[in-house]
Amino acid sequence: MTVFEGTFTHTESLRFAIVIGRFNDLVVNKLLEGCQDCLKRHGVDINPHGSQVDFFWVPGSFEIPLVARQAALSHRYDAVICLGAVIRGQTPHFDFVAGEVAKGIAAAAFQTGVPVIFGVVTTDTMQQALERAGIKSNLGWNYAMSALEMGTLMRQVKGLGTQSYDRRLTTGSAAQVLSGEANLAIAPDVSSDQIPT
Ligand code: INI
Repeated sequence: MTVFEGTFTHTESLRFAIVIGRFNDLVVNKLLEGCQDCLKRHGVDINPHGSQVDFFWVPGSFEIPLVARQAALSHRYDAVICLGAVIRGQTPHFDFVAGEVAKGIAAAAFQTGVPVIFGVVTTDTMQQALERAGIKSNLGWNYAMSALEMGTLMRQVKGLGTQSYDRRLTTGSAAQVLSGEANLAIAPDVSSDQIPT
């Protein structure tokens, strides 16, 4: 048995994209500070002119998924960190924005195989948001930790490759494989477009 876990050391070869929604910038800038502080204290060079971290600014949280997905698709980054603040206030806008950014970020990660970290605080009031962005704790730090952990974990997971899974599927249907009923004898050299559905 093998246990796979992310690590927080030897970070000098990692690369991150940080996508930041400007809306509620009082909160968001504090989240960014916490995020950068964490990366820096774990040995990441956060200089925007350096090679480890790139910054992408978008108008609001609604725009984050589009840019996050594109950044992930470039496969230049070990993780994409999305930072934003959606505050309920008095309008139904909150629900639309909060729902779309959550779905979009999850889809970006799933579609690209790159960790995309959900660093968007959603609160009822500005006071609550500020508490999460430095007054009590700074969740920006936690989001950076998640990026370090997932980035290093996915390097290991990707190192496993996909070939053995594809080859397993050649001797049983996908449903049989999932239920453990498939014949798991290894078949030679089969491409993924031959996987039975
Ligand atoms: N964007 C946010 O990041 N947070 C919010 O609280 C917010 N509210 O409530 O309106 C918000 N709206 C802007 C939205 O993200 C888009 O930038 C805008 O709708 C243009 O597409």
